[in-house]
Amino acid sequence: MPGVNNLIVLVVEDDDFQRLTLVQMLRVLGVQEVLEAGDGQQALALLSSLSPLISVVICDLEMPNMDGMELLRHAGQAQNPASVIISSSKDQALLDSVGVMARAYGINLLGVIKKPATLKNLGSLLDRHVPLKRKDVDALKFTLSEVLQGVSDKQFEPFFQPKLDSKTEKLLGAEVLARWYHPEHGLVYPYAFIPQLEKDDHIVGLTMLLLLEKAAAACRTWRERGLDLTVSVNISLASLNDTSIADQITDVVRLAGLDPRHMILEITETMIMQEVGPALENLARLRMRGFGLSVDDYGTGYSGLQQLMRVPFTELKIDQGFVTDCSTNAASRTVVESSIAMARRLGLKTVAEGVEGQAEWDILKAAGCDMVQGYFIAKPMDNLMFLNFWAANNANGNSHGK
Ligand code: G
Ligand code: G
Ligand code: MN
Repeated sequence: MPGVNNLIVLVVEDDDFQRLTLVQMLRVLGVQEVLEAGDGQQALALLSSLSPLISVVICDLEMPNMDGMELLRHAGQAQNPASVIISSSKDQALLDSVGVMARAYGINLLGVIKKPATLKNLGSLLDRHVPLKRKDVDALKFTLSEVLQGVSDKQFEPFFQPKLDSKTEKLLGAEVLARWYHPEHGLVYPYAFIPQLEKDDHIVGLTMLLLLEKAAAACRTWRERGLDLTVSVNISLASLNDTSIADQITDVVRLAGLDPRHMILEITETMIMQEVGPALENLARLRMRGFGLSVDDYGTGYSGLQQLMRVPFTELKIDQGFVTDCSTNAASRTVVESSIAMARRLGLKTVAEGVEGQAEWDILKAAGCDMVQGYFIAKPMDNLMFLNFWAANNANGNSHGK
């Protein structure tokens, strides 16, 4: 279990026996250090004095003094970086509801365990924390003004992660992921700067002025060389509150010489329905201009299908949290397969992100998923590397170059 041994985990549980059991299971799983609290108050004290050292909190719901819901509210409001696993014996509907609440408070929820926990479900939820560790470390390094300085110094560049046809293995396009070439720290990942920008609505400037333009220009040059590729860009929902944004996006892309039909805008599912009116106005306008619209991180949010269907989406991207372990976790596989079936009936193209092995790819292919993206195919890379990737993919008769 890679990474688990670096974790510091806090167990919040009022029942001594259950707490001890959890602590022992965590030790068996190889967790480096386990801290204990008997109620929300003790937990909050530990969290505020030891943040950001505590990586994961395993939290019971019913406890004396301060219950789990209140603890999660305080932790969320304090923007504590720890990830959370909720553990309770309550029924599933109640647990799901508290899960939605936790996310609404800004908690990074790894999942919910119905007691008693097993080594297997505890281990697989802890595993989900691993990709976020970078976030906890990096996100604290830069202030908003440092990030904005980097933006105005044009230190941000698009990286490209290939999207392949899952059956033919042909390269179809790439998702743009922002990278910061920091003069001292080298290559910095989005976890370290996107949250700051998002909170202050500055993301508009980064996405629009820099990355959108660079992404469109790159895609134009690919197409000029005869490569029939699309480019996908992540759009923050915050930017869709401004009703002029569809026009601004269209202008930037057209000025860079790209037809909007060759660009897909990815919108994170968790954020889809904040300000309904302006967001829908922008999305309808973008769709009319020819942009593809993709539901990003599908399965992590809590927007119901009805909400999802209000937006004229063209593509659905299944979150990596389900894709990565779909060959070993039956629940993940169910989510993956039913999402693909649903998307198909809704007339949406499907993309699986976070494909890390052949076994997962095979499952996706069999389930009818249209496209695959993930480390097994390639990590995000700069434009030059991306062109090399295209050449290798093309030369190998679309063998993905492993
Ligand atoms: O590589 P990865 O660590 O690149 O990206 C982490 C997260 O940051 C992803 O969920 C991705 O959607 C987000 N992200 C990356 N680049 C951009 C960007 O240009 N704009 C926005 N809004 N989000 C981005
Ligand atoms: O916004 P979105 O979730 O689409 O961003 C994709 C994120 O997933 C990026 O941070 C990217 O670097 C990361 N990523 C892409 N492929 C894989 C993969 O195979 N495994 C993991 N763990 N992360 C991946
Ligand atoms: Mn994305």
